[in-house]
Amino acid sequence: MSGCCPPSRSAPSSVAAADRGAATNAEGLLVLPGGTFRMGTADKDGFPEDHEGPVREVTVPSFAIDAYAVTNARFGEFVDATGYRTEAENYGWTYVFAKFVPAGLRKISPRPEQTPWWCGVSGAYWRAPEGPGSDVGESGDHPVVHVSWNDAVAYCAWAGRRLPTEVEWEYAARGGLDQARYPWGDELTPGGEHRCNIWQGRFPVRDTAEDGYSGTAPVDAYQPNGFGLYNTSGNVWEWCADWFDEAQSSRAMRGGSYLCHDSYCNRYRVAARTANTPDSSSGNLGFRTVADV
Ligand SMILES: [Ca+2]
Ligand SMILES: [Ca+2]
Repeated sequence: MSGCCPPSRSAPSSVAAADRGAATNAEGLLVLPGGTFRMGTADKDGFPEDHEGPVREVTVPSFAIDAYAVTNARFGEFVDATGYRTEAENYGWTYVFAKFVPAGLRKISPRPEQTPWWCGVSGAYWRAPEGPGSDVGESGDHPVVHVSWNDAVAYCAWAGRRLPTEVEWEYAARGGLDQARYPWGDELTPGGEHRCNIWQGRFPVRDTAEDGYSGTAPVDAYQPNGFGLYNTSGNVWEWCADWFDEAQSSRAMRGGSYLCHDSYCNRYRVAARTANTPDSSSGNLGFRTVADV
């Protein structure tokens, strides 16, 4: 997007960030001055097998990052301009949370044994996120989902961007706070206020959506963090550039999603991480981009 385009609801607004002292560049990205921060966590509620720790000092050079996850509207511009076909389209299916799948389709869609709340839905992809007949309709300002790591990298190549490293992602998501559990502090709902889009109720049976959303929320929902980033925690998982570990088979994802609940996956903590293979996609996985400065 060029600097002279009128802002839309899905385009970054410099106002919120400027109020907090972070500058935006001509493309609307937040320019973060480099710095040294304490990465990782020793949180007793963390997952040691995810290698969230140890806490270590890391220095990151300046970079620019999206305030928001890439939206359906923006991904649509990429697809319209290039004719790109996502891996969900090429494979012919992607994972949709079972409750969102129409009953008839749910019956015939295979489910993984370990995570039976996912259905592998034929014909689902980013523009038909709940299967054939569904569409993104009014959700142009929601994060694009059902994009693989490879799809995200293709988008970045078109947009002149790249995926954030985990160092960059965590530095940005921390918003200047030292070792806080969440991007806004240590309390999940300070003063009873919801600050991110996760799951309330009993997973995976009932989501009361007390935070206002069942499924994705607009990318600019809730308050931004101290650097002006929105929804790093919750809403959708975000692909990072890095391999997850030495095996080099899966790529790192950060931030958790609208399906996260304390009872089984508190990975909306800012130090939390998980992984997926670069050709995987699902209805709770998207990305944001960065650029060098
Ligand atoms: Ca929610
Ligand atoms: Ca997120």
